[in-house]
Amino acid sequence: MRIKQQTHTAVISLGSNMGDSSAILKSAAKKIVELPTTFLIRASSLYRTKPVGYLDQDPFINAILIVETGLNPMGLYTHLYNLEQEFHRVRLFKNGPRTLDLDLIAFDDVVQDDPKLTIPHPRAQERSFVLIPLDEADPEFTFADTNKTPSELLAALPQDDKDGVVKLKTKLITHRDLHRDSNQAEKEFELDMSAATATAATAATAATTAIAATTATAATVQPKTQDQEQNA
Ligand code: PH2
Ligand code: MG
Ligand code: MG
Repeated sequence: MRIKQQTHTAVISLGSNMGDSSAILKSAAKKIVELPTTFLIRASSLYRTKPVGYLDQDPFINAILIVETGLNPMGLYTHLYNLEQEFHRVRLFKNGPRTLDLDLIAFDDVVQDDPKLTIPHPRAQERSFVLIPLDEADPEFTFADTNKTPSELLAALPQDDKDGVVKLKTKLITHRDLHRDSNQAEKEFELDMSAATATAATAATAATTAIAATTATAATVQPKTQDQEQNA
């Protein structure tokens, strides 16, 4: 019997406005796609965004990551929370500066109003810094509660909000970033293997030499052919 693994699609928003925000987001994204049973589906570019809520702070870097995961919502949320801690998250106050903020925006078509974890994220659909990168990563995405796409929601937001979200040249993470790492691992494996093959080749040469020696010895004791017998 085959056991079918249940997989889900999760949309995660990443934000930072303290420290080397771009590097923090890229590194956090890599850790997220390396979580158990979790894989990269799509990611947006990095965006420089005007602070929303509390205005007297540095601009943020924001991005969207879409993953496939075998984790459940609370399991994924807990991992995201732990990653925030791992990056020595500083959050000075609500809506204030922070080193890393990971928000679970959506999870399959789950709609839940749990005070511990509301899905979809309660403010995502009014935030340009979530919707613009999400529109880049998956324009066909729809929010489970309103059934609206990012571009439909963006149409209702003030232009001023949208102008505060500027696309940068760098992607949050690419399949190639991950591939490059696995290529590196593969190269190391190949190096190991060529060392092992070299050893095996040395052993094979030794074996051939030994066989040749045996054959040579055998030749010396080969019984005489009938002709040889007769001519002897
Ligand atoms: N996060 C907030 C509050 N304000 N503004 C921007 N531009 N980007 C954010 O990620 C952000 C914010 C609370 O999490
Ligand atoms: Mg947030
Ligand atoms: Mg948060």
